[in-house]
Formats: sequence, C-alpha cells, structure tokens
Amino acid sequence: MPADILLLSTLLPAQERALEERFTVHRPAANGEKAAFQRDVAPRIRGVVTGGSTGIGNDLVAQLPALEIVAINGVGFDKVDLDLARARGYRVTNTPDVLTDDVADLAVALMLMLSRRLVSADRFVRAGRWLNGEFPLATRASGRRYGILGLGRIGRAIAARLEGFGGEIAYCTRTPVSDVPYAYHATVTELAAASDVLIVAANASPSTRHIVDTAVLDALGPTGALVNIARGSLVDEHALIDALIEGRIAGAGLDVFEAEPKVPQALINLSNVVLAPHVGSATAETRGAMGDLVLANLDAHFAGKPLPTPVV
Ligand code: 8YV
Repeated sequence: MPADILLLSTLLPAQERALEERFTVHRPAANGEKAAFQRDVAPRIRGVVTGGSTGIGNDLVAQLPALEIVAINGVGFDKVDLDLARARGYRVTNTPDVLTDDVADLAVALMLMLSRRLVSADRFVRAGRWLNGEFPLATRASGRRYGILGLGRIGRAIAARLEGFGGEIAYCTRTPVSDVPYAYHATVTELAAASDVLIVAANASPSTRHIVDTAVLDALGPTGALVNIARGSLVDEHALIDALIEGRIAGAGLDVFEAEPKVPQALINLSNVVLAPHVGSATAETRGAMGDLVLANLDAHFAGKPLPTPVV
C-alpha cells in the first residue's frame, strides 16, 4: 500500500503529480475539517513534504505518531526541530547544492540593483521623467569591500561571483575557514566595519537570531549597504528600519523578512531598499531540481535505501 504523505507546501505541478503516482498525498485540513483530519488522516501520515520557510511545527508533529520522514523542499532547516526528530526517530532531508547558484546570483543581483538604483531607474524611464533630465548618479558596485556573513556553500558561491568585481572580500564565521584567500573577522561588527556591502548568507538558528543588530548596522555606516538572502530572523528588522530611515546605513536589498510574507510598511515606503518575495531559489530549473531531490529522498526512504541528502 502506498505511504500517506502530507504536503505542506507546493511543488511544481509535474512533481506533485509524480508524488501522487507514488504516494497517497494529503493537503493540510481546511478550517472546519481539522477534527476529521486529526482522527482519520493524521495517524496514517508517514512522510511530510514542506518548504524551507514553512517547516513543520511541533504541534503538528505531535499529531503524527507514524511520522518517518520530513522532506524539506529547501536547504534551510531552521523551521524543523531537529532535536525532536532525533528524539522521536524520524528522518529529515533538505535540498542542498542544487539551489546554491540561484541564491548566490540573487545576492549579487540585489547588490547591483541597490548600488546602481535600478528599480528607481526603471520607474524613471517608465514615468517619462528621462525626457526632463538625467537620472541621479548612483554608487559603484565594483571594486568595493564585500563582507559575507556565513561562508557555507551559498556564501562561497557569492564570494566566487564577487571575485569578478575586483575589490576586497572578507567573511565572518564561527571559526576561520582554511581554504579561502579572504580576510577573516571573528565578529559581525568587525566584518561590517570592514565592509561597504554586508551580505547575510548564514544559517538561521537561535544563536544567529538578530545577529545583525544596531551595533552591526552602525559599524556598516552611512555609505554601507546590507543584502540578506538567508533568513529574516538573522536581522533585527526594527533596527534595520531605523538605520535606513535615519541614514545610518545607505540601503538594503532584502529577499527575506522576519514575518514574511508580511513586509513592514516602513520598508515598503523607503526608496533606498530593494525588496524581493523570497525568490532566491525560485527559478523553474532550480525548483525542478529541488523537487526531484525531495522525491529521491522519499523514494530512498520508503525503499529502505540510504537517503541522498539527510539532515537527520
Ligand atoms: C525556498 C529556502 O524558498 O532553501 C531554502 O531554505 O528558503 C528557499 O529555497 C523554500 O524552501 C521553498 O519551499
């Protein structure tokens, strides 16, 4: 009998069909159907498919006594309680590597859009304002001091791209990395002080929550820019908004937010920010590769084979 799977976030249509061919797929219960879901469906669920920013809450896990695997369609596992997974004995998988290039591309794109004011420039042309005069000068993107917070797969891919921009690359991680030529800073504040552009590419965890705070933003300074393609929780959003409004930093390029998809109106009102709706991995190619990896992990698990990309 095919295993019962709970699908908490969407996959590409072809991959949802592939999932349905192999498993009995359930979606979260609508309001009014929750009691029936808990009684009839939840006890049978052996696998959960979820997104990186959706994860699975411990209250839902508690309703799934037969849970064997949580397959995350994303690299980040901050919304899945790994200690609980170990204690209860179910597996957790993610989709590393296949999304690295896209997320790194987006970090560089946000940096370029911000420095060269491309969103405002686009609006300027569309509004016909070019006919009345030239667009104000922007800031160079090349040859700057780039600081990368977190030097995992994505941080390294961002650094590799920035090598093509000239300038200096520095990074901050818990312990120095031995195989890179970049300058190491032991604290984020020191990294920010040595950077014109600070790019957040670290994992989210309780220990990295609000790691970019007022002190870090002030160290980045009035000509500095912040780019975040990691998780909203790494940045103290209130401190960021204050720093942007008061001109204590020059601008921000943000793909992730603390309470996404809710974006603070204060950020929306600012012209020195570029906003994206968490689209780091959102290309057809990469979402296809991520979905394939989700299916490969589920297939391997239910065939009793080693998991391609286990977290737990
Ligand atoms: C996705 C992500 O937006 O990989 C991650 O951790 O946040 C993104 O790639 C998300 O996982 C889509 O489900």
